[in-house]
Amino acid sequence: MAHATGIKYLKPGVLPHMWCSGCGIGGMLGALLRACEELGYSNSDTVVVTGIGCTGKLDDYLLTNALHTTHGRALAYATGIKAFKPQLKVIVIMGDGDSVTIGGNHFIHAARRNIDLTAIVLNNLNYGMTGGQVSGTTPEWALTSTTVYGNPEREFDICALAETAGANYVARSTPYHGWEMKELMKQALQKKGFSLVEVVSPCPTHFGRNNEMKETPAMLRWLEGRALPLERYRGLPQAERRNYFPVGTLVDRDEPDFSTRYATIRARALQE
Ligand SMILES: Cc1ncc(C[n+]2csc(CCOP(=O)(O)OP(=O)(O)O)c2C)c(N)n1
Repeated sequence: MAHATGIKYLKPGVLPHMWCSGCGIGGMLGALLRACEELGYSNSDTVVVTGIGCTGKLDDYLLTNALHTTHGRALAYATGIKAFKPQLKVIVIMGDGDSVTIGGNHFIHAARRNIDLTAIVLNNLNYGMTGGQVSGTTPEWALTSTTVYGNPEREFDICALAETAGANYVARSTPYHGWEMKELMKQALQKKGFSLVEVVSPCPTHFGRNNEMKETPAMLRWLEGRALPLERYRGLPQAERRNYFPVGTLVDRDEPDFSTRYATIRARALQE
């Protein structure tokens, strides 16, 4: 079988794309589209929902059904789509600002409801599009354009948040792990219920410049050094864990999703 390229989902003539050199969004898009092709998805039964930001621009490139929504609200729109047409495959693509900073409440409740959709979060550790401001996932040790002397806040662990709120599938990857990223996306897309793939990919233009990884090789080396398979991460003493993060599948369970629960209640109500 020929290798999947995912090109059939791209609008003709859209390349080269708008993202900066060294940015992981293009690689994430490539992994996602290859995953969709390997799973045999068609443009007409797939909806890609985005918010606002560099990551939110992604739907501009796609021939699939697409909805470009407001900042932080992509999951709310996606919930509406899924509730109205549960047969559609809904993929929500967000930045860390979109998903867990301005959009944190929607994220918690989409995971809690276990809405059957796949959320892909490109965590570039800052607000990329607006100039590298601090976001809810900026690490405590990092500098940004609005925290030039240091970050007084602690960061969210997006995967831990999704797990605690009730997601059925949670995984983390990085641009250093391109092939594995595609495989994790395939698992997420096939999972019924709320699934999440977080892609940790520091913004080269802002975060990288402020934190000594402006060039792509430096960023990849940083990711290589910090991303650990879950078992190795769990084997670390607690005090050391803060210097690393686990990658791969972190949660995989099969709690009933919102649409299934809703259909059961509706059937019961119709009988009365
Ligand atoms: C309600 C609202 N608040 C603020 C903005 C301004 N704004 C546009 S993009 C953005 C940051 C996006 O950051 P993130 O979601 O992390 O995506 P990235 O650009 O880093 O991919 C902000 C604050 C907006 N468009 N709408």
